[in-house]
Amino acid sequence: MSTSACITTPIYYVNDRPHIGHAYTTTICDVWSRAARLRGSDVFFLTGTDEHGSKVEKSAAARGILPQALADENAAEFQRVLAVFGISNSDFIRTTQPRHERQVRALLQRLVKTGAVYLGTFEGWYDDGQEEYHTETRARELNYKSPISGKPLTRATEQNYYFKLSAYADRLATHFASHPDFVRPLERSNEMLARLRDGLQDVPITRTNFSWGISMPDAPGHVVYVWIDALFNYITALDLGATDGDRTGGSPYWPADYHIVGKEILWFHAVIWPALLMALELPLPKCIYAHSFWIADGQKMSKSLGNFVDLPTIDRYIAHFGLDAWRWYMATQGPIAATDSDFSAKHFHEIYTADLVNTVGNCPSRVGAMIAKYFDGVLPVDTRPQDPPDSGPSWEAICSNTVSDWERRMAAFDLHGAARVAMDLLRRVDVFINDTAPFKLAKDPANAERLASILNQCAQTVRVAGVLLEPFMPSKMAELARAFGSVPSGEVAWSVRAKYGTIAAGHRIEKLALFPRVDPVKIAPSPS
Ligand code: ME8
Repeated sequence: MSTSACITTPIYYVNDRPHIGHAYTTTICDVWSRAARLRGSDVFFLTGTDEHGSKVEKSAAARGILPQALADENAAEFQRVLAVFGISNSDFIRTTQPRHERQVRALLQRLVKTGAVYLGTFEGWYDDGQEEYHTETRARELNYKSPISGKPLTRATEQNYYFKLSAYADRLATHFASHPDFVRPLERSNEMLARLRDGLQDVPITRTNFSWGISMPDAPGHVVYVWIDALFNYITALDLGATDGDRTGGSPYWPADYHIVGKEILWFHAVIWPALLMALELPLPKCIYAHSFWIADGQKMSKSLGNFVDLPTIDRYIAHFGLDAWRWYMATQGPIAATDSDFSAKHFHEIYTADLVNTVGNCPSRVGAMIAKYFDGVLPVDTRPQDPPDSGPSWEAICSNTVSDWERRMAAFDLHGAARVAMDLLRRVDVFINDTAPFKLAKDPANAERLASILNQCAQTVRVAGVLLEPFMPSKMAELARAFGSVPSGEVAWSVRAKYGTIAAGHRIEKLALFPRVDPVKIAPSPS
């Protein structure tokens, strides 16, 4: 029986073109999804585009086109690049799709009916770039400047519909306390808790100063605030807002296992979104995981600084190093935890060489070459599974422990840890080869049985490591699986695929060269 799982990326603004940040979040969600599918889960992996709001309206006006035309153009571009990055999403939601708009209106109608949304007047401060209102207290904390763009906040008075966020402060605090993994990493959870302790104010959820958005039901002139519209995507994609009367439907994929977001949008996801779900009497996501930022040479990436890793730059990396190398770098060197990661061409090349050329490429190629040389490419029989018997755990035990460790780390979204344990397995094989020196043993026919066992054990372990690396590097690991005679993913249960010892003796092992050594080119960001 397969279990269901759900993971989401933020939905990306269509007034921007795809860049490293979008590639990053989407790729790490893809790695998790592929790992969960390998383990037999039925995964719903959602991504999409956030298409409403005054930013899109303004960008379209600047180009002299309609907002919908801009949205169509850039949503198509986002969808195109999913294929470039090898992304296995299950759905792509666009907030201008009728399925989304219809459900957002129905959900808001329910919130008005229950009193969670009401009409009121707002006086405070407005962050134009973020389309976000701030109270006096918060604006003072921010020094009356946008925390994102640094531009001054402007004074605003507006009649809006409000969401009664203040009513959920206690329930949210209780939820944080009883679910320590609700917001991760811990540093981010503590930040949210500190802000929660300051108290919550009701938030305006409609705007009257622009028209490109979902119109508020029964309220002419009121357009749903883009953030509220956008947050609902996580449930409209699952049809949870498509209800008769007051009841919401269910979905095997809800609540989501993970909402993966950048740290700058955590407040919306960790506080406003859960409160909206509480108001709708829907279960809360299990974990909201906020990663940090890619930066360049210690500085924030920005178009004006010309250090932005945009799509053409990414394309150059992929052309030079290959897609799987790009994915590996994203998933293992990225800002998954509470600190930012520096992106540099030099570091990229170092990681490519150390991890991929010297380990993931070299170890299987060494094993394959020795099997070719000493056994005509045919896997010999292992008659001495624990050899020498007092040398510690068997390879079977090592692999089984590694697989369990990897499973635990993947489930916990510890992608760096999961990658490391898989790499350690290959490094251990390398050490084993150096220690047992099969090339020396091969000189004396009396060692034939021992040599056969050693190479069988190496091949079996390499195959298992390849399976664990597959979510990170699907196409290279498919090559490895083919060369070591194992079945492609999806066709065999996880318990069999992850098991040590499944390559039958007598099987032909192909030689392979997975990652060629490449020169450290200087890949400069595109000119701004
Ligand atoms: O905020 N490093 O969309 P957006 C790592 N539409 N990740 C980065 C990054 C960087 N330097 N820059 C961006 C929005 N990201 C809203 C979301 S969700 C209901 C609505 C990633 O196009 C990161 O995931 O600005 C961040 O949260 C997201 O892109 C913002 O994308």
